[in-house]
Amino acid sequence: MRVLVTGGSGLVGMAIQHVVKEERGGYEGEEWIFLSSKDANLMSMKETRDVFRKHQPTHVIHLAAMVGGLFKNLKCNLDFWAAHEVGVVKVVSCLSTCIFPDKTTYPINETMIHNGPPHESNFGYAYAKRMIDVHNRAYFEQHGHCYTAVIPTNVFGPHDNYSIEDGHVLPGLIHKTYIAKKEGKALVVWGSGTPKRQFIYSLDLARLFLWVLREYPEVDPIILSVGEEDEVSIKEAADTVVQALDFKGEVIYDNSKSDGQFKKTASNAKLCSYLPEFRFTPFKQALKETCEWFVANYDTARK
Ligand code: GFB
Repeated sequence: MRVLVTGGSGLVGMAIQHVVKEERGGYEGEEWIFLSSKDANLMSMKETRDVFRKHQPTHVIHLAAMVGGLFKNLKCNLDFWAAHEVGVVKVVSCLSTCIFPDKTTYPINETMIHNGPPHESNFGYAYAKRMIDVHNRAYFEQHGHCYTAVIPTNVFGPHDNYSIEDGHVLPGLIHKTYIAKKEGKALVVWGSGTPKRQFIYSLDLARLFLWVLREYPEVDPIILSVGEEDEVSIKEAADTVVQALDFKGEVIYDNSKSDGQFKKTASNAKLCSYLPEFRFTPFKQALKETCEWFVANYDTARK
């Protein structure tokens, strides 16, 4: 089994590298190749073919994508349209809970992806990601391939993109809190703080990714999320960052900024039916580890 990981140097890719290293290079008979954008431009058919021919993977974890938070998505919806094919035994791609219909019943489950238009803030990203599910089904029907996808909720952890403008909420808040503390200023949280999110630690996600690659048998996607009871508001998330970084200053909510989707509560019932024993790292602990990583790696972190 030769596993090629696209987007191998990103948030999830680095977490998978970490877990594979913990396993001393993966299970016996596995070879792992982590690609970054420096190795090939996957938007070029030629470079994609060349890199696949060079490594001849039997399995692919497809993580490469243009990714950003709510505010980057609002800025560049058109740029997210991309989908491409690969000729290998198994592909695991990465979707996201923000691709589900905006108007829906809760909790969201795996059967609802195509039930209606996504939230308008990220329609470009959402339709491109939905097409991966269409691709997977078509590849199974026409060629019998087991190409599948996972659907994580909001991911965070070491090696994230900590850009304040374009990043996701947790890395953004961690960076902003770090600066507010250093400069003795207030922390400005965007929006009302009331929206809710289910956050998943990148190392938990990496462990689940390896299980999907090795054992999950379906073409239909699977939601990788903490339970509905572990959903937190943006305010609770901001408070946890403030606590983790021991920030004592003022916290202000800027209501002129968008709240995005109010919630996208996802069901992890399918995951629990496959892996009833799996335990997620508690949110506080995972966020504490992430903040410590950011402080220790401030100079080199992506931001
Ligand atoms: O992670 P995020 O940017 O994206 O979170 P989504 C946005 C929520 O956090 C909104 C609030 O309610 C914002 O008002 N927020 C507060 C902040 N302070 C900040 C801040 O400093 N930075 C940011 N970014 N938000 C994502 C998609 O949507 O869903 C992703 O954009 C991904 O691509 C993910 O698919 C699952 O959670 O709204």
